[in-house]
Amino acid sequence: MTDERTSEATSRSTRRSFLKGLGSAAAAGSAISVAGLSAADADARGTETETGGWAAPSLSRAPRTRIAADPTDVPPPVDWSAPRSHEITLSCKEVTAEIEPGVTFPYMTFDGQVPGPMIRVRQGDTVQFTLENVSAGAMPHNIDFHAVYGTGGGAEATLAPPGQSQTISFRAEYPGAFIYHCAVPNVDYHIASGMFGLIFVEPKDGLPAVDREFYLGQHEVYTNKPTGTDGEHAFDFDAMTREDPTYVLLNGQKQALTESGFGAMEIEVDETARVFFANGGPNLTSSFHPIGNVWTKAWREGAVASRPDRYVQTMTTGPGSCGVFEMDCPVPETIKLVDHALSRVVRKGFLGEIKVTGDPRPEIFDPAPTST
Ligand SMILES: [Cu+2]
Repeated sequence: MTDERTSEATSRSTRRSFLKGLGSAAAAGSAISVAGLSAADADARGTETETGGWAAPSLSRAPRTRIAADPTDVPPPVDWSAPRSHEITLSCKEVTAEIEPGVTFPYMTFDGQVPGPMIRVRQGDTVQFTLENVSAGAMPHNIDFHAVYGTGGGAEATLAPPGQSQTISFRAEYPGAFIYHCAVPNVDYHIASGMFGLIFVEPKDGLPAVDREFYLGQHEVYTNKPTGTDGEHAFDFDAMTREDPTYVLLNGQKQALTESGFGAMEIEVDETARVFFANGGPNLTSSFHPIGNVWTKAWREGAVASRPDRYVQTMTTGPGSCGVFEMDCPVPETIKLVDHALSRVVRKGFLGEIKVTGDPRPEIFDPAPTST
C-alpha cells in the first residue's frame, strides 16, 4: 500500500481518496503517538506515508516458528468421476510460537498449522477419518465437521485424550466449503487457540478451472497483555467473553502472508485465482476484501451449489463459516487482503498480500498518466 511516488498530484489525490478510510485510521494512531507513546508504539499502529497514503505496520522479520498454513498448500481439484474412499488423519498438536516477533502464545492446532490442513473430496466420497491427539498436555481434543451428517459433526465420536486416537467414517453427502473445528466444552478457547480448518466437498461436476488456488483462514486471539507487548502471552478468558481480541489474524500469525512475513502469494497478470476462506472466529464476523480488486465470483458461506454473486467488494463471512471467492487479475499490483473492519488491520495484525506480476495495462489502470 506504500505510495512511493512524490509527484503527480492528480494520482496522489485519487489515491488519497481511495485510501481515505485507512488514512483516517492511521491518523488516529499518529495522534496517540504525539501524546507520548514511543516510535515503536506508533509504528505498531501503522503510519501515514509522505504522500498521504497508508502503510501497514511492518515486521522487521517473520516469527521464528511458522504456524501459518502455506496458502498454496491446496489439494488439487477432483479428477475422478466415481465415489472414492479416503483415509485422512489429523493430529492435535499444542505448540508455543510467536504471534509476531517477540510475542509468544500457546497455540492449539491441527497438524501444527493455522488453519489446519485443507481437505478436499468429491460429493459422494467416503472418508475414514482419524483424529490423533499427540499433545503433551492434559487436554482432550475432538473435531466437528460441518460437512458431516451425524451427532456433533463427529465431535462426540472423535473425542481423544492425550496419547489416544479415534476414527470415524462419513460420506460427504452435500457439496460446499465447510469449516471443521475442535468442539470440546471450551470450544471457543480451542478455536481461538487455532483449532479450525476447511473441508471442501467438491460438487460432482466440479467447479470451473482457475489458474491458482489459495487457502486462507481468519480467527482471533485473546491474550492477557496488550497487542505487541513482548514476552509470553497467556490466554485470557475474560477478554474472550468480552469479544475483545488482542489479535485478529490471517493464517494464524501477524501479517504472515506478506513480503515482510513468510512471503506474499504470487500470481501473474491475466491469471485467475480462487480463494478458499474459513473464518474460525470464534466470535467475529469478517468483511473480507481484496484492496485493489474485487471478488469476480463469490459463493457466500461456501455454498457452491448456489449461483455465485458477481463483482462483490466485501464478502461478509460469519464465524464458523467459509467462502469460495474468485478474482481476475488484469493489472500488475499488490492486492492487500483485509478484514474491512480496519482496526483489525491497523492495530491487530490482520493482513495478506497477493503480488500480481506482469506488464502494465494502462488502459485499465495508469498510476501516472501523461497529458497529451
Ligand atoms: Cu481442542
